[in-house]
Amino acid sequence: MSFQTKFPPLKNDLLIRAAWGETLDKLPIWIMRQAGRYLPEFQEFRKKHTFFEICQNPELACEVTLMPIRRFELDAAIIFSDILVIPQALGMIVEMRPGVGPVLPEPLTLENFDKLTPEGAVQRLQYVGDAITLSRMRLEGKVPLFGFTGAPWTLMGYMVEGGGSKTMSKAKKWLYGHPELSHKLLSMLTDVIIDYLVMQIRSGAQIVQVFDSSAEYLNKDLYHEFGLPYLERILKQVRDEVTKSKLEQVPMVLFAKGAHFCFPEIVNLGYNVVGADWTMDPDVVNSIVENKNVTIQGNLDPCALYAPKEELTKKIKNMLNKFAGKRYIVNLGHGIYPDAPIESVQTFIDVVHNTKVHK
Ligand code: 1CP
Repeated sequence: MSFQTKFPPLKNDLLIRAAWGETLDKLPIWIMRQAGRYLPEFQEFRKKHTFFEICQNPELACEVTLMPIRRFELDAAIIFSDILVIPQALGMIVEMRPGVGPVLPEPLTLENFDKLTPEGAVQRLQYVGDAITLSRMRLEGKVPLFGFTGAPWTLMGYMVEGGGSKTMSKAKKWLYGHPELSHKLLSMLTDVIIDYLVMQIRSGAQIVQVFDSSAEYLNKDLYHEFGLPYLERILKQVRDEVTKSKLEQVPMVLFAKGAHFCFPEIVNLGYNVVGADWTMDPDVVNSIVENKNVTIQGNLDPCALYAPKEELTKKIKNMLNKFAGKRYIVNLGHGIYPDAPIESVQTFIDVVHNTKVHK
């Protein structure tokens, strides 16, 4: 069933238009990880509910999704969830340990690989779809709603390492030592991700982002073999499934953190929007995307938010000077940190909204 028609009409379509390729005189802005830990109201909320309780209860997830929208004039909302709900739906245990982050106490091994349960995984994630539908209603068309997923390689990393890692050496050991099994896993994840994104779009997501946050641990050869083909398949098959299901196409965003070594290839995949991380030089980004059919998103250093207001303002303006007037969505160059000062977020948004772009 399609819910797409019964939602309130979208009042602020700035970000969606930029994603599809318009160059605008007003810049859209959202912030990766905006619905989270740096918000005092979220920290209060977390005292009463566990992380996955919030994810799995549409009322609670919707409440957190709306928190940054109530506080700031952002041009998009993102559904409150996590990339690790997929490993969870595949039967793995995922714990959110305060001060540590995600822990998978029984990581994926060559021996327990066959215990993963891809059948029915997306049905088990229906709560994300329900949270999206509810959030879309409660947003009342104020701004568009992002759905999202982790990319296959990034999910594989967490599954094999049993959590975050400084090197991803266990997961890379699979790539070098067990390439066939790695492909089997990445392919299985890709299938689940495709169905998951289509489910999110069916549920009301108006734009979707693929987070390949661990791309930085790979290199050109590895990304060509274990990254790009799956990212390409996700784009193509989501598009095909959306058409087959008679849903409306939504813009698709790819953020591959630290993947300098393949930025031109990433730009050529065909995603509508490509994220530039905070380490990328805007001039280099611009030279790569010149005449390409793509919108750039990014790329202020999340740590720039620690700078005094004047310095921060200068940094934001420098960035806008480089990107404004092109296909562009303003964002940080990675997720916002838990100790980012709220006033700096306000400054970021104000500077962007007060910038008049000359096309
Ligand atoms: O805007 C939002 O915060 C909305 C929801 C969101 C998103 C988009 C969360 C909630 N997580 C994510 C994506 C996510 N999760 C990524 C990709 C983006 C990125 O690279 O930053 C990754 C790598 C994760 C894995 C993850 N989940 C980590 C490790 C990375 C990190 O940020 O340090 C951690 C700590 C989590 C937990 C988590 N996820 C989300 C929140 C609000 C939290 C904090 C946990 C808590 O409240 O206890």
